Amino acid sequence: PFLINVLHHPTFVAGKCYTTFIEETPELFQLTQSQDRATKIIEFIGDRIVNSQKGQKPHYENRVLPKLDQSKPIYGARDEFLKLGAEGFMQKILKEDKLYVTDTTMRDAQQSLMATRMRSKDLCGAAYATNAYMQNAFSVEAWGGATYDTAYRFLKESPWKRLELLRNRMPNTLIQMLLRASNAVGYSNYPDNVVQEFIKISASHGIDVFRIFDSLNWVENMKMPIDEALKTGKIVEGTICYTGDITSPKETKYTLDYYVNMALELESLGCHSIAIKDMAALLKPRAAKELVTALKKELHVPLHLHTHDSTGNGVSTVLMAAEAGVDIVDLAIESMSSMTSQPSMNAVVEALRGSKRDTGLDFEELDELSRYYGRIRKVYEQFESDMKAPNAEIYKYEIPGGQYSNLLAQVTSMGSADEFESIKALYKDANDLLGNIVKVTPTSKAVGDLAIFMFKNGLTKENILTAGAGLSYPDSVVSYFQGMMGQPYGGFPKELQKIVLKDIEPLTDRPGKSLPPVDFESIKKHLVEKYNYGDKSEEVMNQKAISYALYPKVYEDYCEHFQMYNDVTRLESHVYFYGLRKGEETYLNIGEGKQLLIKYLEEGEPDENGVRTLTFQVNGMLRTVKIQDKN
Ligand code: 3PY
Ligand code: ZN
Repeated sequence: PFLINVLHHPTFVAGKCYTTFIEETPELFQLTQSQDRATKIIEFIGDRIVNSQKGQKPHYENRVLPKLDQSKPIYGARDEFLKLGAEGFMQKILKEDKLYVTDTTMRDAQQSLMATRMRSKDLCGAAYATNAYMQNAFSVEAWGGATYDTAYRFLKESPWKRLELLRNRMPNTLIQMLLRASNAVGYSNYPDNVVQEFIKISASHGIDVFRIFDSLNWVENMKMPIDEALKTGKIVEGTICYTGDITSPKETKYTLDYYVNMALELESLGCHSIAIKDMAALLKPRAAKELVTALKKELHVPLHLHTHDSTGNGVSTVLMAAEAGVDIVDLAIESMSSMTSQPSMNAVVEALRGSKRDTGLDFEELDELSRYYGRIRKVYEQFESDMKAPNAEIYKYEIPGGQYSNLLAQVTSMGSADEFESIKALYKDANDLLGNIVKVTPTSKAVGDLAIFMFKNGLTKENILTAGAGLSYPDSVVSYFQGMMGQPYGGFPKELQKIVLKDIEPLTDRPGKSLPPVDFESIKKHLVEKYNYGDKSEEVMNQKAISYALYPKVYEDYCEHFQMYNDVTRLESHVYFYGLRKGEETYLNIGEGKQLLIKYLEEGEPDENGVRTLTFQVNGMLRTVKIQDKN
């Protein structure tokens, strides 16, 4: 490229080329932007070829987009929401017989099945069809929860860009997000101004529905985020996390009254709807009927049920809830449903077809979406757990679906897979020791960490207060007892709290109240000085600053990756994860109308430093890149 730059330079062309021409003309050394981008992307693909295939079973699958008749007009829930406003729309739903559906495929389903690895490219592939086929649904949950962190961390893509892409492709659909109250989309409480800024930007960039929960069901910690979300004019769903078993005579803590009182408290804060969040699939069908019946009697806003299918009882739970009058239910497209994911939408929709609670969703259309996801799911196989059957033992251990496979992986990596049975029992004991708490991100991690800590240190429920006295406990357990996740219902077990905290004084108030506010201007200054951003508009810098405030290290790693390889989000997913096979071609749009046809030809032997030369053909021209073999 340098030689071509010389030959095309106007000074050279005009024949005015002196001996100092090269020194005095620095732009000769700047590769044109698109050449630069092409090189970076080939280096990225090369790195994946050399360093990611080994030991994995790559699955190559190009997307086959769902069929869609683009000429049909679409009128979805978002059109109605824009007409009636949050309260008007939700009150209209309350009066209808139809069972409304939230499609969780783009968020919780992929979070629960494949460790939140689904890339924006694949979500976007489903988006136009989802917008059309979900026009009779309530919403599409597509953002929040773990998706924010994992987008940056593992997929090297911006969650803000994802939201923008989905917003553009789903103009008639309510996009829903999961917000962990004062933990935002992170794992511990943030200063109030971070949570407030995050909610504001999320609303202005396309979130229509905020589902807000607290990992200890501590309403005090939910008030500020609820207030802030209400100010945006969007739909605000206050959430009660379900744990224990209301149908058990032994249940004295998380009783029907407990849930009804919490729901009424959330309603009184102005929430437009109330969600039951059954993150660990503990809500048995009969309990669902009882809980929904009780809540429907008391509430004046719609009731939304979220459950998982880990035990195999998920569809029954949803159907019993529908019979008891729940207004909205969370379901996943069939090929992305069941087990640790949500129950199957296709199954529930058919079960209710022709009944009073008919969802209005179409069989063929759901099938079309199911085929799309079914194909691309194979690319993500490496991220799936090998759970092959439902698991009713969840009722005994109360381990949330996502955590179950994580815990197993953790235990396996410790070389203690054979001890998984005893570690599950310790999880139950750890829960009791922490005060029998609600277990969901981030409190579930404290329970899991304590269980593993007990296992490693030979601690039991009986001996921990003596044998565990001099030990230093995992960060998450300290943070929990310190009150950094909020206050548990029924209070902290005092003796163990003292042992874990030693001299640290626990909080009794909201952590957000005492955490110093974050200075966004100095974050922006730091980022602009460090990274060569193309777009420095206020809007974009606000997004970058909030991402840094939430996840400084993860966000900076992403920025560094971007500088090194540029935008990798437009690659097909199998290319992103595994690179190309010899002779395989991929077509890539690198922006501004520039297309690349990249063909991978061959890989050379490593030199004495372990560097391999890879040969590609890019738009017909041979290109080589040197890649360090890290194996
Ligand atoms: C999350 O917080 O990401 C969850 O899905 C909790 O269930
Ligand atoms: Zn869930």
